Amino acid sequence: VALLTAGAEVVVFTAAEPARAASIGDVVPAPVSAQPASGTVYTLPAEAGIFTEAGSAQAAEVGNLLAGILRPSTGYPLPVSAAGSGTPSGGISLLLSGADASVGQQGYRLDVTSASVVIRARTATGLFNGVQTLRQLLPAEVESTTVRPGPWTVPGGRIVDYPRFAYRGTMLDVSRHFHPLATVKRYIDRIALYKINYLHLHLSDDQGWRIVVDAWPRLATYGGSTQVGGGAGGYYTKAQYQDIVAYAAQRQITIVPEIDMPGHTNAALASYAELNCNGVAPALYTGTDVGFSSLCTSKETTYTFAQNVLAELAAMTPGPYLHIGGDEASATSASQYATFMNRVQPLVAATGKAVMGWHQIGASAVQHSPGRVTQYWGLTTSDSLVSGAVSKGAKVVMSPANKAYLDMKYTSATTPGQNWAGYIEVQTAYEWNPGTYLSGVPESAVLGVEAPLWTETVATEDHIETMAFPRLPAIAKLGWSPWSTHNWTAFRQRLGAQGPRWTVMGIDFYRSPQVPWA
Ligand code: TNX
Repeated sequence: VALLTAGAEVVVFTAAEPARAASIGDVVPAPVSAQPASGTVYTLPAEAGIFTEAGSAQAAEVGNLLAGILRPSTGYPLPVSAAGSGTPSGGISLLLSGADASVGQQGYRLDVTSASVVIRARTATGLFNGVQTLRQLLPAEVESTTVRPGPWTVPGGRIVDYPRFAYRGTMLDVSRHFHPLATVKRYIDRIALYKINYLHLHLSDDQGWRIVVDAWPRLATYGGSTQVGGGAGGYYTKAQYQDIVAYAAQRQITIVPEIDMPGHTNAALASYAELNCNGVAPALYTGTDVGFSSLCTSKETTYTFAQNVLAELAAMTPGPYLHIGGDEASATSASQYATFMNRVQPLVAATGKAVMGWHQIGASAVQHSPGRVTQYWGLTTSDSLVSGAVSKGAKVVMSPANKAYLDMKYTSATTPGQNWAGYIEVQTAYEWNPGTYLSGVPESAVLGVEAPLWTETVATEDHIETMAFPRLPAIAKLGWSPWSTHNWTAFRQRLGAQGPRWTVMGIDFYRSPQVPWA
């Protein structure tokens, strides 16, 4: 027997019954507003249809994704068709009209009565986000890939919901350990459920270069041929990268590709001798040190290289950002660093993209470039590189390492993981406010949050699952929900209710003792 509490309500169910939401507000991230209609329940009938805004191919695509989730577990046909005019009755409707203006570009309204489920939004993104809420309100077994008995109930009421921050991200380091296409796609499926809308791919580092660049083919074929520990490594072809971009876009997730420069470049330096100041290519590197490599900032070839790489990457990336790294460039002097960044940032702008970089790009000698985003990964709550960049107009993505780093161990007993930024149990990941965390950085300068998953120790998909769940949903909550909903006691309860869903989805999550798992 398990207990789910929602406000004053206490719902008891036995193990034989499917785990289900007790109330319409039982969603992660917590919605802006949820008004339960107590006693009202919608039960999906076998003959239900999914009706999407007439004339909108994007709304139909969201409807098809929803059907793709519901059909295997319910066994129902769930045809997707254009909604008629007039009041929706029966089935699930996804409409682009009638949403409150307050929901903005990413929000939605969800109405659940005993007769129907209606999601209204102003964009397909909003509809998609509403669908993620609906998934969580259905019993956990709805995520099953085989037919389950149901019943497929949704608690009644109304949600009006929209994000606090526009950017809610996670990063996957595919350089230290290469992670194949199928793993990246499954990660995308899982993060979408928590309304994560950016996936940052760390595509290059000392240990491996993971994306084909036609002008510099040895980057992938040689620079991608190993990884931490000496394994085979790997890389994405352009077609595979574009497949990831498209798969993510369908799930309303934007890819942010990172080429880390001028440090973290041993794989490139090993692939092309001419990128080294001494003209000698170093050996490939399979250890875990940082800060020892640098592109040769005084060679013209370096800038041809950067231009070629960034232009080829931009051509396959519809998203607004190219991330150029810029962290831990300890083998580059401060003046070489500024010279390099002041030449490379305009190369990004020339592709039509905005610069994103780790917060070291906020060095005062590095010029501001329009739309620049700096990603904070420090351990303190005051940082002059960040506040300096903000004073010039930069926006900030918050990834404080001692809160948001998914490669940190939960406790000393966690494997895999590191601990240089400390241990990060779920409550630690949850207890900080991205809008007020850094002095000199007002909430208006905070674009959002990102939880990076570095992979020196994270070698398998199981490792990814254990490190990201349940901390990533905590970070997603900070990025989406209004601060007024911040409450650890309520959150741990909501998080615990996600456990059965993760089990059905095959996610090998960390059963933190801080969370009352359902
Ligand atoms: C620091 S955070 C790094 C990475 C490592 C990570 C391991 C940052 C911008 N640089 O190179 O992978 O620590 O936790």
